[in-house]
Amino acid sequence: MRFSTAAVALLSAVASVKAANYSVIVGFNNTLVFNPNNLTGVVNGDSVSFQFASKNHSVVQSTFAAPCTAAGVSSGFQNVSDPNGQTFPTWTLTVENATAPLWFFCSQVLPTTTHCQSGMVFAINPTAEKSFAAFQVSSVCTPYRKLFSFSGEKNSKLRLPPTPPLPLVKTLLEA
Ligand SMILES: [Cu+2]
Repeated sequence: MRFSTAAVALLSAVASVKAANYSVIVGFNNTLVFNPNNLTGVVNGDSVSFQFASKNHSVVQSTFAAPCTAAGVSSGFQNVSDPNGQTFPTWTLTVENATAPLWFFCSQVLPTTTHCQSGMVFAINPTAEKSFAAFQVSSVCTPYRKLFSFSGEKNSKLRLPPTPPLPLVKTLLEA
């Protein structure tokens, strides 16, 4: 009798385990970084809340092979007019398939470089084979002109190519 009571208590404890919510500061300390820049141990149902703390950054999904090319979900640009203010825009991503690594970058474009080329990248569940360090090195080494190859216009704003929606992740936009 005592055992079955314990078993029921254990089952209810398991059922009430909540998904984890991770917090990431985008543009931490007015610099071109995600802090932290990668998360490990993320499981299905967990969410990541990106808080934009400075400048005009974004969180855009890409791939390990092409760190600075959009391929998936995007927060859009989140401008922070007052980095010393009390409220900051937040974008929350719910991870629905955490079995493979997920890769992201900031898509802000400057006249001669991009935030991605400055190493402003982020990863969920990087592996030993596909490490965050390798991904970041690859982002910094991305040729600037390559980012414009799909539009052919060097002086226009970065135009993201149309990408099919990924079933891997679901986004939830917040104010
Ligand atoms: Cu940025």
